[in-house]
Amino acid sequence: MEYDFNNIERYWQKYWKTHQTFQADDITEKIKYYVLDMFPYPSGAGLHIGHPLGYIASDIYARHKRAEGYHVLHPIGFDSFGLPAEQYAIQTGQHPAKTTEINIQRYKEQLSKLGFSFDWSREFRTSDPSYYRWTQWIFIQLFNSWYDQEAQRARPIESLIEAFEKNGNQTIKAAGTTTNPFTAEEWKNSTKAKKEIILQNYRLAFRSKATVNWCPELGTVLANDEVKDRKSERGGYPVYQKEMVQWSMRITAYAERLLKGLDEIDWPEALKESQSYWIGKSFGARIRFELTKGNSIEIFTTRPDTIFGTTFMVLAPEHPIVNQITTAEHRLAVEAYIEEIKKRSELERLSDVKNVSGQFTGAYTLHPFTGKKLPLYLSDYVLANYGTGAIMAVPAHDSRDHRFAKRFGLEILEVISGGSDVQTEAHETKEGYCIHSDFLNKLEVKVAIKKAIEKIEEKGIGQGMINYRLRDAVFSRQRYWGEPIPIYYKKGIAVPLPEQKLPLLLPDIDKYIPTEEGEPPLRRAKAWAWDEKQQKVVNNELMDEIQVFLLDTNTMPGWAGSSWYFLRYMNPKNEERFVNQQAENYWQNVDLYIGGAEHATGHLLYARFWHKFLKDRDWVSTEEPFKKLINQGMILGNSAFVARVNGTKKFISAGLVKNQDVQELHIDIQLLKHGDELDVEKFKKWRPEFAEAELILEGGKFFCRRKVEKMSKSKYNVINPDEICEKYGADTLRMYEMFLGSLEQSKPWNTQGIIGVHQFLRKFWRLFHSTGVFHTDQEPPTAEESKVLHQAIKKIRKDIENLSFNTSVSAFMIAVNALTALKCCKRIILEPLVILIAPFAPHIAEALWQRLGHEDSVSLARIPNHDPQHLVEEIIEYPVMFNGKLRFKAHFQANIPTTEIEQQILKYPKIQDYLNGKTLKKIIIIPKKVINIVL
Ligand code: ANZ
Repeated sequence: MEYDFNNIERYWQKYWKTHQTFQADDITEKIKYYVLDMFPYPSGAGLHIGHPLGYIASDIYARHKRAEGYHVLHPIGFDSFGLPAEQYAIQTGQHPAKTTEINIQRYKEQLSKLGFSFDWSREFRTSDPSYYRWTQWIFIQLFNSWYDQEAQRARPIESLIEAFEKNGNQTIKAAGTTTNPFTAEEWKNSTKAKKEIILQNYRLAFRSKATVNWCPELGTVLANDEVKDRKSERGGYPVYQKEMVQWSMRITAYAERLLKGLDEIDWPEALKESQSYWIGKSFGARIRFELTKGNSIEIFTTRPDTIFGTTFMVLAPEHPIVNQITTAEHRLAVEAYIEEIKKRSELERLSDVKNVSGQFTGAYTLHPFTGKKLPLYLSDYVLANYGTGAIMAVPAHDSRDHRFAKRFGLEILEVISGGSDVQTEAHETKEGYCIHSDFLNKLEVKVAIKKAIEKIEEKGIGQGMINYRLRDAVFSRQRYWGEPIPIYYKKGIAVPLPEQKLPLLLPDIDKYIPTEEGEPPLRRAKAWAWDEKQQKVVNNELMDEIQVFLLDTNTMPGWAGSSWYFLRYMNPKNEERFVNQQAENYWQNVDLYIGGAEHATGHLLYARFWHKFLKDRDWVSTEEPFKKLINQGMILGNSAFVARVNGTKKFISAGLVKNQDVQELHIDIQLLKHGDELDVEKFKKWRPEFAEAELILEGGKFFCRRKVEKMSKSKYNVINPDEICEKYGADTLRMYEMFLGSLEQSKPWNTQGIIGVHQFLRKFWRLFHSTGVFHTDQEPPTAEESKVLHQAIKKIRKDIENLSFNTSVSAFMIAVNALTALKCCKRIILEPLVILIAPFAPHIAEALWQRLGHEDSVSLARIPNHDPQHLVEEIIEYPVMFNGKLRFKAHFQANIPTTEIEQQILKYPKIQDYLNGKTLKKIIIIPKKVINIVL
């Protein structure tokens, strides 16, 4: 009976669907295990074989945990709001909901062909109103919360208002924008509007003027991680810096907890490092420098010990004091400089070390210790929203300051001893100042910094300060295809919708582009006003600013819906709450999370932030959302190129390309015959522009250059999993993807290699069909057969636990080869192997399991344990003869070499007795039989 994988796979995929085999109960007595893949965004291109790599790994692990007796949650859903669908809608006029639906159906079809054990009953999409209703709800909770730095947690905004009513903002320690001090009286006497402006400084979701990445072509603001080299990541359109009123999330309040939390979680070190770098904690001091005119400027430094080397000061061009201090003489030049800087993004400003730019303001400050006059410059290497937006420049010890001093001819001063205590201390660690120096003694510098801070505090000119690089996250997007922000504006004050009136549904509009006035697409909606009395959305014409008000026209960013989706899977149908408490208490958080490394500082920071916030407000019980995380590597494609002589229709075969002026073009790998040879006919038909191509051949053939690179539709190097499944089966594909190499590594795809894995599965099948039909026998196993089985169990279980799937596949191969050689068809040996292989190749396992007479799915069977007894080496009893006479018996392991036996036997005490002074001539050993000693 042949291994008919196509039928087997179809049959079992249907079986799992109709029996809901992988549906998890909400709560059971069993111990839970939660395995999650990063939320897929269903793009129009469908899946290529690189995409399922992580899903296969997580599926193997989920199935394995089930077989170990855990109650496993392994859900799937779709991150379905986002820019590509909207861009497509703009081009074609089709509603993004429609294209999204088509893409999701395609994804689902492709995924179900791969045999994943997802609990499909929990599926949802971020664009479902029943889901985004809760995203909007969380937004309102953030809006209604502030961060209490004393308690180190978020609290309801009412408690802040209470505190203001009692003591103003004098006693409260809250995360927020710097706010002028006010008393309880002043608070009480403030207007509602004034109060709201103040509260915006503390709310965790707040509105403020922010410099944002503005992309006119896309008509929207982009997050830092959506911008690459001043261009939008999607589409490659230019991005400019612009100041706009935007919603932001006060993630900075959580900087310290986000950093500390990294110690608790089992994530790749590289990922933790990039999060910790992104959070960027620096210790230092804030120091006040008096301006000659009476004003003062605060700087932030991590090296207060170098203060005596300060020879000038630099402000960020956007610093609010610039206008006030610039002298008439320099005003024009300063204004021109500020205009110029607007074009550059923060990243560019920081990374550009070659082009030093700056402008003198005409103003001076006084050195707080020496009283020396220090010129005040503007330069774009100082960022407005980092530290205090101002620095003391120490050109002898800081490379950026050094370049600046050189460019503008400013003094470079090594710290000189004498004078104040700070100076003496500083001098003692002089070598340490040079940030380039290899002999920088960290401990000494630390001590010097500490002492410098003490002196600065004593003198009352500043204090120690911790600074974070992390910025608040801009949250509004001027896009259509996202969650509407559930806010309306009453006389300029942002008011949230009543929670029980959520969701605020995304309205239909005529075009998915900004209005003629440049307002976001939602402003096109005919009914986008909130009637406070009727508590519903009404026609814009009814807007009267008394009862009916305009709703927010922004939508949420892509990361909103993906910041809490793992919680919704615990209890996806709940209409009362985003997740019910019991379900959350049971499932807690994700035990194993698998996904790409590109989410290191976006999704994974935002999700941790929201989770911590929900914990603070007692809606969830854990501090971290993802306990263990693995970044799967990429499967790379093998691209093919043809070389075209520039400006002609002439193409040169790869081996003939020398110094000609050619341009290399990606071509579809489907156009190749075998190896690197081009199918010329197909090529000419592929694109009209190639129809008349003139091909210069090598030995009658045309060859392409190949290159291993990222698999992508745009590089025409994708391999479609559907085709592989059709040809070899999903089980082969699953095992092959794992066999390619360790999960975390990137590795090239090679379709030829798949045959080996396919043959292996056929061999496995044949163990059960040695007579042509299904057949196993009931004989007890030999020691050798048991050893093969138990070795496999031991190794494979250990490898799966370590997520080392490639080595598990090899272990299967070794076991199957050994059993084939032993002609083993014993049930007692083969049956446990079926359970063992089921996580990797679930279809074939189910088919064999059924033939073995089981009625239930193999996924309900418990994984076997290895029995150490069978792993003990076989011991051979050797008769030891002296000149052919049996004298005694000795024991040796079956597989040790004869030379070893020879050495060991001579150490036997009995040998000396029988030698009895005679000389030994020879030892003859017949392996596993006899030892003969010739005297
Ligand atoms: C004097 C000094 C001497 C500095 C020295 C460094 C070395 P991190 O570690 O990244 O926090 N700085 C402060 N605010 C800045 C801003 N808004 N934009 C650009 N640079 C700024 O770096 C902190 C250091 O970066 C600070 O310490 C300051 O330069 C600079 F040998 O002050 B330092």
